[in-house]
Amino acid sequence: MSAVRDVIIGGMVLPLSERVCVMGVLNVTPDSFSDGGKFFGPDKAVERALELAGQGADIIDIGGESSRPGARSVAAEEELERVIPVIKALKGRIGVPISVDTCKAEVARQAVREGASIINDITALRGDPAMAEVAASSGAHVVLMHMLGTPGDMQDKPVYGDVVEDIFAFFVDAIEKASRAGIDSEKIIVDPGIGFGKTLEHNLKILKGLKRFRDLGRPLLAGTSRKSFIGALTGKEAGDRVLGTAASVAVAVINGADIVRVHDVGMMRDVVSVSDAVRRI
Ligand code: 7PM
Repeated sequence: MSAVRDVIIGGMVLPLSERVCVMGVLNVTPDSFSDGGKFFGPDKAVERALELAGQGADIIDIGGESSRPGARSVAAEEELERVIPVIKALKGRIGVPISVDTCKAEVARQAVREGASIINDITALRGDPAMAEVAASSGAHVVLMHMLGTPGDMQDKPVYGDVVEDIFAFFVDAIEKASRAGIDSEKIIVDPGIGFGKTLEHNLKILKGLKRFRDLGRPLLAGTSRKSFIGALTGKEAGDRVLGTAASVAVAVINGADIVRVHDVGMMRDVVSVSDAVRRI
């Protein structure tokens, strides 16, 4: 498997050449599909971020807008009010990089100014026309995630030729566009966007064929945690998908993920430790 280099993010090292890193999800929304608003409000959110870091998260991904299929979008002001106080409070108190899960350039701009060092944009810079410029001028790392359609329509009969090759071609184009916008290609992380405009079969083919995306030479992020394809396979609701998630994380790691995005950081750290040891032997 071709090697990926360590990444230095906001002065902190993600040792990707040595081990798979864990991105912990922190939803600061009142309506998150799996955390049910549990970490809503700045104090609870900060406490949760510190807890995730204590459990071994290498990155904390903070999101103030639910990207659930069909979810209503949140105004920038509301998203800023949810996310910025948490980032400010964590600055200097947390030893891991902060990622901001947003499609809005203004949210990304303020988040990076207050201490975030990764912009996790599920539209891969195609949503807000100002996002590419913010990403370029801020010097932040950027996650380019693949999504077919928009959160509103992505699950209406997604169609691909070869799902892995189609997403690969999308990344080639997205990386080129990002570079033309002045984003350092060394700062790009790619993510096939499991569950975003994909049927169950598409999600499974992506997980099975994940290795292909390593040919892009960029760190590869995979987000399977508690997603509905796991519900489709197990018949379980979001809160009971932890073992299904564990299986999907092990597969993602074996097949070449560099970073896994998960809710259950403590447990998935163990899953990663074991599966990553097998991968690297
Ligand atoms: C409903 C559906 C609610 C999906 C929440 C979600 C990813 C992400 C999300 C991912 C990257 C969730 C998702 N998923 N960012 N943001 N990759 N980079 O399960 O897979 O948290 S939101």
